[in-house]
Amino acid sequence: MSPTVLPKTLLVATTNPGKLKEYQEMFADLGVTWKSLADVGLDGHEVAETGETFRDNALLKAVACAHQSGLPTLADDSGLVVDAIHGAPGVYSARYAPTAPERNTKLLLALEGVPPEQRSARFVCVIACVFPHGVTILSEGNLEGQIGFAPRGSNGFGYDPVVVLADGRTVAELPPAEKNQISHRGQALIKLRPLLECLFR
Ligand code: ITT
Repeated sequence: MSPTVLPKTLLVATTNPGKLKEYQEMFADLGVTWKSLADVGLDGHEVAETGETFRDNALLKAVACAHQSGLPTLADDSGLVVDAIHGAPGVYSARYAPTAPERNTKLLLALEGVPPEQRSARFVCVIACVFPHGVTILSEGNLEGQIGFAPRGSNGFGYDPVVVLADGRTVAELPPAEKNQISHRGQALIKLRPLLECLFR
């Protein structure tokens, strides 16, 4: 039996251009061609994130897009888990309120009166890498912090201004390269690297 030769083309199933850029930068040395949903005519075919976990949603997106495109596909689901409010907003992070500033205001209000030692939280990212013929790889990364008392910083996006790290800076106060090194997505990508190197080098 002859060995299967994988095409050196990977689809990133995201509607977020920032995520595609992160994947391309992180794995630039692999010599893989990265395709966006628009490149394969799948933009506008958004997959509903109906799962109860980050893992379920990452798999939903990656399986659907691998099936439709015929390409090995990476998808991730990510969000913020806040312990004092039972893990909310969690998988609903993108839908907690209409805009990022409104989501941050809602979160700060939900934690009104909660003391610093009970404001623990983490960003979570699960990446699913699905091959059309059935192999699936999952990778998870976390970034631990605490919810602050007011937004601070102008880098990053989403909940970054309200997540305070151990050194007192919010994630929105980190230079982008530093965030990419320690972030939940960065950590999940680092763990995925050895497998992608085996498959595509
Ligand atoms: P795709 O589903 O198309 O990939 P998305 O931006 O909707 O893109 P998610 O479904 O993974 O991404 O939703 C993640 C939400 O969690 C996002 O809208 C932010 O509110 C929040 N989030 C995730 N990573 C974050 C980060 O690094 N900094 C701040 N907020 C983040």
